[in-house]
Amino acid sequence: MWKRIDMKKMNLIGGIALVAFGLSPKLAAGPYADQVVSYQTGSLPANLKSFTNAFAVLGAPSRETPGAFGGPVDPFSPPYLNSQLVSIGEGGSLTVRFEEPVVNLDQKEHLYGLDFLVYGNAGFVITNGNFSGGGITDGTLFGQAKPGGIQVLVSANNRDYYALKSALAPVIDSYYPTDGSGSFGIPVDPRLGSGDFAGRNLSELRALYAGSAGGSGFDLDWAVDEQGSPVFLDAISYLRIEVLSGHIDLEGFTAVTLIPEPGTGWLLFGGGLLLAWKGLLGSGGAERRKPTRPDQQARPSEACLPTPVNRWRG
Ligand SMILES: [Ca+2]
Ligand SMILES: [Ca+2]
Repeated sequence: MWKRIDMKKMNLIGGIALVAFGLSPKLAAGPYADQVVSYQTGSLPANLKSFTNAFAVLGAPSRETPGAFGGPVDPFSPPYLNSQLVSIGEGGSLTVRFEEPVVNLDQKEHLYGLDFLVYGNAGFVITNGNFSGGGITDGTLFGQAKPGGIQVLVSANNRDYYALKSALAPVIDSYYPTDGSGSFGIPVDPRLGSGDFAGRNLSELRALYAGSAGGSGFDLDWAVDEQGSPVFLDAISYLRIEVLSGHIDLEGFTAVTLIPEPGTGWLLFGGGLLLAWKGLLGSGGAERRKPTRPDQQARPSEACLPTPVNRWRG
C-alpha cells in the first residue's frame, strides 16, 4: 500500500539533496505530475544550458508550441522551447510526484497493461522534403535519446525506489513522438516499431496512434529490487528519471487512462478502432480507481505483450 508522505520531511537520499519546488500554479488534480521533488541538471551540452526549468514537466504536455516559429505539436513537429521542456544531462536526475497515485493495472483496465507515459521531444524525420504539411517519414527519429543511458525508478513513499527493468521497457525521449491532437494517457501500441511508420504521412501516423498522443509507456509490473527480484507495486506516487549517459529532454508524465466501462459512449478513431470512453477523452484521475491485487500478477521476467486489443472490454 502506498501512503502519502509529508513533503516537508526533506532529507538526503543517496547523497542527493532533495529540493521541494512546490506546486506549480498551472496545476490541478489530474493524471499528470503535480510536483517537482528534485532536479539535478547533470552535465548538459552547451546548447541546452537554458533548458533547466523543471516545472516544464508538470501538468499536461503541450498541444501547441507558442511563438513565431510555433504551431501545433505533432509527430513531425515536437516541442522545442525551454518553456516546454527540461533537459537532464549525464549524472542528472529528476523526481516528480503525482498527487493522485499512479495505479498498476493489467491490460483489462490499462491498455497494454501500461500504467504511465513519459513524453519527450523526439520527432519523426521527414524524408520527402515537404515541411509544409505533406511530410512523409522513413520511421526514424530526430532529437531522440540514445538507448541504455537512462534509468526509470518508481516509489510509493519517496524512500523506497524500484527500477523498472524489462526487456520491454522503452527508451524515453524516443518513440513515440508526441501528437498534441491525441489523448494524453492513451498509449501507442508498444509493438509498433520504426518500420511500421516508414512511408507514412501525418494522417497515417495518426491512424497508427489510434487516438494516442504518443509517449513512452511503462508498466509498474517491471519493478525490481536491488537484487533484481520482481516487486509488486499496486500504486506509486513518485517517479525518478536518472541519466547515466547522454542527455534527455522531457515534457511531461501522465498516468494511463482507464479503459472505460462498456456502454459509456462510443468514439471512432482514425485507426478504425471502436473505442468507448467514459465521458470521452482525457478523463481525469477522478475516474481512476485503486486496484485490487491480482491473484496472478505477471512477473517482469515473464511479462509479455498483451494479445492485440481491437475491441475494448465489453
Ligand atoms: Ca500495469
Ligand atoms: Ca530529445
